[in-house]
Amino acid sequence: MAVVGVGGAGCAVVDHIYCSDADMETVAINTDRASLDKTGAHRRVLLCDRVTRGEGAKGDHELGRSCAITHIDKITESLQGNDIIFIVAGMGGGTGTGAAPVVADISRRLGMITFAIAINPFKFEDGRRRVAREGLRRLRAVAPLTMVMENDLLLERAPESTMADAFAMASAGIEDYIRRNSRKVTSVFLEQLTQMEMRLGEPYGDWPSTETDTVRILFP
Ligand SMILES: Nc1nc2c(ncn2[C@@H]2O[C@H](COP(=O)(O)OP(=O)(O)OP(=O)(O)O)[C@@H](O)[C@H]2O)c(=O)[nH]1
Ligand SMILES: [Mg+2]
Repeated sequence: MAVVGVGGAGCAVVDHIYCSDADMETVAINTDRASLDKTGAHRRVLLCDRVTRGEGAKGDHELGRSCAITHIDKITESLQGNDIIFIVAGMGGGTGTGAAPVVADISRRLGMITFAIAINPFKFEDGRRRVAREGLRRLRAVAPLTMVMENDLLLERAPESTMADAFAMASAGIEDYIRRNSRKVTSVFLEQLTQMEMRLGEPYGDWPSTETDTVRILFP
């Protein structure tokens, strides 16, 4: 499985996961070169270097979308080798809003189980709310397994903390969500695989009886 961050917020979450030494594959996708260079990830994809001059989509979600479409091949290559994809993107800007639905569409077409986590902008980011709503609608259309995280919740939970601390808290929460869900998907998948092998009448000797044992044995 892999966690794929798209745009600034998505890449911040990926960087957090990469630095926390989690045993998850990470992919960072951005139109902003400086930001991407600072993002820790196993794979990095810079979109539309020539068009955006590596300076980001500057709030233009149509540009974010066309940059992703232009680089379908690069994105496809960065997702290869995974069965489960978790896409993380902030809504309301250009890259995450525009490119995340394209990335989700690619991973779905590759037959990967595709989850998405959309980060909604703060209420005080007035102009971004409408763009965020439209981005979320497009994301859900290709990835029905989309969860929404409200940045406003950070203000409620930790009103005194700095922005950096609040974002770190959000990233840790998202990492936890991904971890729990990937475990669930893996165990359901393995259970079905076991049942399929039983139906096929394969000799399977001392197969473990519990889900956790199955996970431990197949993925030590
Ligand atoms: N939780 C969290 N939210 C963030 C972070 N950075 C930005 N956001 C939120 O995500 C929204 C989208 O911002 P970005 O992800 O930076 O935008 P982008 O996709 O890079 O778009 P462009 O820079 O215009 O190409 C913002 O309006 C913020 O509300 C972050 O590090 N953590
Ligand atoms: Mg950006």
